[in-house]
Amino acid sequence: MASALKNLSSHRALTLNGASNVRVCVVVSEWNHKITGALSRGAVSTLLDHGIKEKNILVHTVPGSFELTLGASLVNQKYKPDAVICLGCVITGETRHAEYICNAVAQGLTILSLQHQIPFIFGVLTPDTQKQAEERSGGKHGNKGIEAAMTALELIKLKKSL
Ligand code: DLZ
Repeated sequence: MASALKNLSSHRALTLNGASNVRVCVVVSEWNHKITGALSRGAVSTLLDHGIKEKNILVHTVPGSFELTLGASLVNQKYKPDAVICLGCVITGETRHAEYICNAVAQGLTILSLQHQIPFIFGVLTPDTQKQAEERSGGKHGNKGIEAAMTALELIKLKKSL
């Protein structure tokens, strides 16, 4: 996997002006919940570390990664956040659904980003094995939840700067 070449938790320092007023939704798939729970904890702690207030981090769950797009759309409608982080884990070695699910979510989140002009982050792990998933949710390759949160913060910063 490409992510074996980098640590998903390593990031450049980022200062976000007005962070205390920033609102972020986190939508988490319950499928492979041990992995996605770890991704969620990584994302939330990264947001807190960057000055986002706990009350402004809204975490919701959906049954599986396929439902991330609708979940993201619903939370966007309700909370009008600055970003929506979508977290899931599709173990590709285990299911032929994988390609359909991942393509659908990637397309869905791209459409939502362009429609609503805020980042909808694709924080979906697509490892071949459970071991690779563990390595990328707080193991030797870091935590994709942290990477997803940093991506959201960078995009929020970019939008504020334009
Ligand atoms: C059905 C299914 C399968 C086989 N595998 C996964 C998976 O590895 N990761 C995941 O997040 N979800 C999986 N799902 C569930 C689908 O995302 C979806 O919830 C169902 O197809 C119902 O729409």
